[in-house]
Amino acid sequence: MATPTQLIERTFREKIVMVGVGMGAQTTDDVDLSLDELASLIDTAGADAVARVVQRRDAPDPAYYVGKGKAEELREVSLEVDSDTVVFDNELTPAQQRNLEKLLGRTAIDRTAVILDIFAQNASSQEGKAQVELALLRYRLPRLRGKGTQLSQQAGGMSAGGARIGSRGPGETQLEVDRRRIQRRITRLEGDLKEIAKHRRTQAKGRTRSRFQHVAIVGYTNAGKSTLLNQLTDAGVLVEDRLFATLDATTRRLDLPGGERVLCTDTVGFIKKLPHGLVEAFKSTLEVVNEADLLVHVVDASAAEPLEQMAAVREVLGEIGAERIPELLAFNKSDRVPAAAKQLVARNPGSVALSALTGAGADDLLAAMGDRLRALTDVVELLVPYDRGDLLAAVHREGEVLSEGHEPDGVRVRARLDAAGRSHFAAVAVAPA
Ligand SMILES: Nc1nc2c(ncn2[C@@H]2O[C@H](COP(=O)(O)OP(=O)(O)OP(=O)(O)O)[C@@H](O)[C@H]2O)c(=O)[nH]1
Ligand SMILES: [Mg+2]
Repeated sequence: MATPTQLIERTFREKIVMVGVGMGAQTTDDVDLSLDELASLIDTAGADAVARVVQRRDAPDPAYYVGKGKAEELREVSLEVDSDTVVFDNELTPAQQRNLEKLLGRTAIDRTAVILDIFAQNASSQEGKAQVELALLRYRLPRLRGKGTQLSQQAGGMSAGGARIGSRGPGETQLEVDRRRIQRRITRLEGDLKEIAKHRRTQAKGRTRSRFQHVAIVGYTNAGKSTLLNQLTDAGVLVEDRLFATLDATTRRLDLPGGERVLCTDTVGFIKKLPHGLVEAFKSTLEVVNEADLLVHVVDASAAEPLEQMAAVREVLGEIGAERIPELLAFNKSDRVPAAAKQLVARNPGSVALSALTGAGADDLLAAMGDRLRALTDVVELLVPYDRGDLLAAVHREGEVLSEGHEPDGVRVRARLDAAGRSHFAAVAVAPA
């Protein structure tokens, strides 16, 4: 039984004032939409955005990010709405954060800290926890205060889970440690993650040998990636109307209408201004995206700005070097916005519309996946000598054998092979008879 105090603690939600700055070509609408998203990030983290303060600037102020006058207004607003924390939509330098906290007399954090907080709350696997902790420590190291023993956001205040937004970690790890201990912990985590990645690569090699083509489901957070994997397979991945519900990759086998069997992976979602450190820390989870033959890019057609979300996803794909992988666009949630989904498909040749929730359009997606994957491979004809059973077995592993005929000099095989497979078997390739 929870005591009344515990209940109060659990239902207490921090009140947050958000700060948005419009720079360059950004319109007021852009700033507002970005703040809407920040509000849902704050909500997901377990707090409430109760006010927003906006400013236009050519460049961030080196001391306070916003101008000093605006910072003073921010203090007034915070007092008025009784908020102990302000969240900037843009990344603050450690110095700006320090100056702001001094001037405001309250905690100042940024969007990155909120995203890290959500990741910290959602991490469940050993690898996920290690990746989040690594990202958190790298973020916090330059923000250590005082004599290097106190972290900036440790002071006072309680919220659900007993910690302030932006100050939670994924495990039992004591963060009240000095720089050197944090640095040692970072080195240790990097080593652990390398080990996990190595292990995964060995497994992936086994999969390559199994000749299944690999499809990775990518997209903006909350676009419906996990819902899609569940719809197509019986994966049973957690689906939530919450940002960054999925942090770990889940892979399932999937049979396409053409009879091909592929592997399909659901993975972590992306977002605008995704902290680079987080992408870096999640490198090993994202490796599976990098090694896919095809990306199914799920886009929430009912979002306020689906095109901007697409661009943000492609930007992260570029960051991890996956922009070269063929992409199949899937405009999701068509049950909510049938007309908009149709229009998006019309404007993006080769894309499909679907509802991962109801399953409408899922067949179109599967057919398109099959078409795309087949287009990535070419049909070749091989004549494999009878004493090369090993080669014949390899063709079966690496490609899709369409026909086999016995001839005096060997087995004539017609097979679909990708570029790597075609070069492996170049020695036994023949011109079609
Ligand atoms: N109406 C409707 N809702 C959907 C559809 N697909 C997903 N949703 C809802 O959208 C929300 C997010 O779905 P998820 O599958 O968890 O999204 P995700 O892309 O895996 O999200 P993260 O893992 O958090 O990045 C859930 O509330 C789903 O029920 C759809 O086709 N139609
Ligand atoms: Mg998910």
